[in-house]
Amino acid sequence: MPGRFYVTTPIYYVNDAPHLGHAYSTITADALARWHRLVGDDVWFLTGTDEHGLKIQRAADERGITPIEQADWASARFREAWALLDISYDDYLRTTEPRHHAATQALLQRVYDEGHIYSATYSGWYCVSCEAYYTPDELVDDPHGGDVGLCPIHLRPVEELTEDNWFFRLSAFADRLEEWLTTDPSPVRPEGKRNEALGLVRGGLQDISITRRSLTWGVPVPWDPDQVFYVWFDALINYATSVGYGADPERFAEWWPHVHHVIGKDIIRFHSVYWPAMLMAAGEEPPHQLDVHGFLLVGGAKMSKTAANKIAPDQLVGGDPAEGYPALGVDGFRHHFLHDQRFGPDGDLSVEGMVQRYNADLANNLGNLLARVTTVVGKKCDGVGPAPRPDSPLAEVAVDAVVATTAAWDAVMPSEALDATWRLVREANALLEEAEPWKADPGPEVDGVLGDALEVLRIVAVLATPALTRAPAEIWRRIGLDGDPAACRVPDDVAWGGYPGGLPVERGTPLFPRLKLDG
Ligand code: ME8
Repeated sequence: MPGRFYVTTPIYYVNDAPHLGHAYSTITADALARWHRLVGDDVWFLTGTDEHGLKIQRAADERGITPIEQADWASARFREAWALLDISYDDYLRTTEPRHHAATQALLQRVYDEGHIYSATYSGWYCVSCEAYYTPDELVDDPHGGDVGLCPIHLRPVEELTEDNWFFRLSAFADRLEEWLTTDPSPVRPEGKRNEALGLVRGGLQDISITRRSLTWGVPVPWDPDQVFYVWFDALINYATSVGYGADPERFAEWWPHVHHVIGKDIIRFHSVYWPAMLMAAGEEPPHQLDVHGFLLVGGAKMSKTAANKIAPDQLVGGDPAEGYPALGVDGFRHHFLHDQRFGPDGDLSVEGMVQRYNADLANNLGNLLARVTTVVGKKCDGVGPAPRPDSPLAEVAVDAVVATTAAWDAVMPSEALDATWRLVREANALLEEAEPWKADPGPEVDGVLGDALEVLRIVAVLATPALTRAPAEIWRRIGLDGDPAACRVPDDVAWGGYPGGLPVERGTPLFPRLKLDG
């Protein structure tokens, strides 16, 4: 049953340009959006940039520019990266936009009017990189013997901040949060992350300061214009802004709460505790689903802009010989991150792993299938593609592949989804190896095997569109099909037997030339 699918990425800080971690979240959300378009859902895909707060103010100060100049520069870099990676977002939201200021003020005014916000003095340990306070027991001891504890994420000294602020009565929502987090199916996936969220709630919730007096770079508090909202309490609301909160109630009611937030594990607390509590306090439903992934690690260290090892997406798409990075192309890049990084646990990144995946799945399996079939059709069938056999041994394999691919995308398991799709490619290659049509005389047997393989190429081109944004259309063109595989509908258009036969088939150059490890 087609429905509505609203998917979001975190909105990224604009203190620096995008790196592979950002690309990973964004590609995952993009693949989910593309999958849901394929099954006929009405999709809204939101990404954007988080432009307020102390961290951005400081990044701008360091460069001697204004915060909005800093935000303009970085947000343009994010848009460039997403254009490079074929990210099909419907909305790119910048938190400095007037629509977002209006929605933030409307939502938090509602929370204030409901009596969930009060004034108090706060003093605590703050990590500017996280834009978050930590309790003393959450801090890590400084291995160099410094007096001040370190942020557990960035391993940088925290700063003590004291302010008169407005506080959100988070503690009052513990029971409702626990009730929400224990519903089935779980609103937080994978299961281990639900337990982490529950641990935060059961560990005891303290009220939280949601405004800053010492800062002007933010959304002004409507009932106290001398303060701005704490950046996280404006940032989270971006998910509501995009679908019309406060501006278009009908639209908001259509999309909310059917949302899937794709996030990294570093921001679970904000999404599984603060955000749902804030929504409850404003009289809205908590989000439908949080899909939480692990970190990409290079040699075990988090690849973040505050660590030394940062890699930009274009260094892997176009290659970077100086660093020894291969040119994966857009499809190779997307396929690697969706297939090799299992959604949930941390994953290690290596050049060897990327080259191996590209060569195995794209060059040797899919590329090779296309090259073999088109070559043999050229030689044995005068370049005219035969129709598949209704009783082909691959027909059942194809049905299974569609079912398993669908189940895995529905469960937000891209790696398993691509495994299921590629099983069909492998089976088609196996059939060709067994039948060896290149050695046989032209005739019905050869036509049947080649027709089956062409049908697999047609189906796989459709099923692979969430990951591969370039190759599927080219595969279709070479096997003589018109149109766009991404415009198909699953499951109807991937039923066995759709390749009509009688179409001109073109050989062409290798779709995915093999990569060598040395670049
Ligand atoms: O946290 N591996 O923005 P941010 C995988 N503005 N993913 C990674 C990663 C890594 N090594 N490093 C970063 C913020 N990410 C806030 C979000 S949302 C209302 C506000 C990804 O620029 C991952 O998705 O620090 C993580 O959650 C996000 O980037 C953090 O991006």
